[in-house]
Amino acid sequence: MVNMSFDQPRLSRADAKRMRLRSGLQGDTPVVAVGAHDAMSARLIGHYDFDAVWVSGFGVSAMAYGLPDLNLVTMTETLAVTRTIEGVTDLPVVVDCDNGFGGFSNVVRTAVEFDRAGVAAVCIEDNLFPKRNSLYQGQSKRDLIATKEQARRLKAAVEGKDSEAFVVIARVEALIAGHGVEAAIDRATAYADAGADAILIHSKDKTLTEITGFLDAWHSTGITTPLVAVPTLFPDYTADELHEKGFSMVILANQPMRAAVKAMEDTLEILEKERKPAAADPTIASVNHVFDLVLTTETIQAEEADEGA
Ligand code: SPV
Ligand code: MG
Repeated sequence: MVNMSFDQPRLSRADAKRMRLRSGLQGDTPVVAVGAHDAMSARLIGHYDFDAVWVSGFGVSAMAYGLPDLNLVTMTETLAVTRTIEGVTDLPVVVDCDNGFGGFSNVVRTAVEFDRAGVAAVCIEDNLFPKRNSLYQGQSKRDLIATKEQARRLKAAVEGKDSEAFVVIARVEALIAGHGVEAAIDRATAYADAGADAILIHSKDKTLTEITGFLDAWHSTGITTPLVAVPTLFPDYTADELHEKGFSMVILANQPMRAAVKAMEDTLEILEKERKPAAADPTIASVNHVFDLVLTTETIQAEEADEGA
């Protein structure tokens, strides 16, 4: 007799990925997410041993739209790129939704739309609209949304979730804005109280002094909400080292984008100089490799099998 058990409800594909992310955040090893800027970069990330895809706002702005990361790309434009990414990866997709693209209602709508789109998580930061990329050095003064207001927005986003499993990450920009560890702790505490599932604490302090100060103070609060790091500006720490310090998730946010830009520039330089395709061939992917990456043969075989049916 076939043993069919209906005790366990079957999770949707989206919720299964969300649960994977959630259990990863509680795990003994770090969740390592890598930044994608389009569907191909997301596909490639899936071919290596990583745990999640980060849809980078910087990456999407620069690579999909050719624009600076200054809140110029809209929610719908981010969602459009995200759908292409979600469609080609089995990894949980964590979307950088900047500041939720506007005010209170924009934050709520952002959470609702990305939840419906089936992604695992959104990350909402407390930079005032229009935000400036956190790594950009040419901005001396950075304004943040008032802590209470941001907490109110996050609470509403969490309450608006359709799926309980959908993950809302609150991003604290207090260290980036130069407000110090105490302000960062106040914000992180308020966002955790508002129901955020994880706290991303961003920093550009290469020495890790600020981060260490934050971690010490955070651990003494007794709050267990998982922490997320983006170590672009403290790049010598491995994901495991950051995990040991107290981070549950580490985002390698923009390396594939920068690799793509460098590879294209190098190739264009060669083509400009040599003016023939063969000059670039030794250093670029073959046409067949690209065919393979996007499952060209499998797709044609499926079409032909249907024809015969
Ligand atoms: C992104 O990848 O868009 C990020 C990370 O938000 S950072 O560029 O470091 O702000
Ligand atoms: Mg961003």
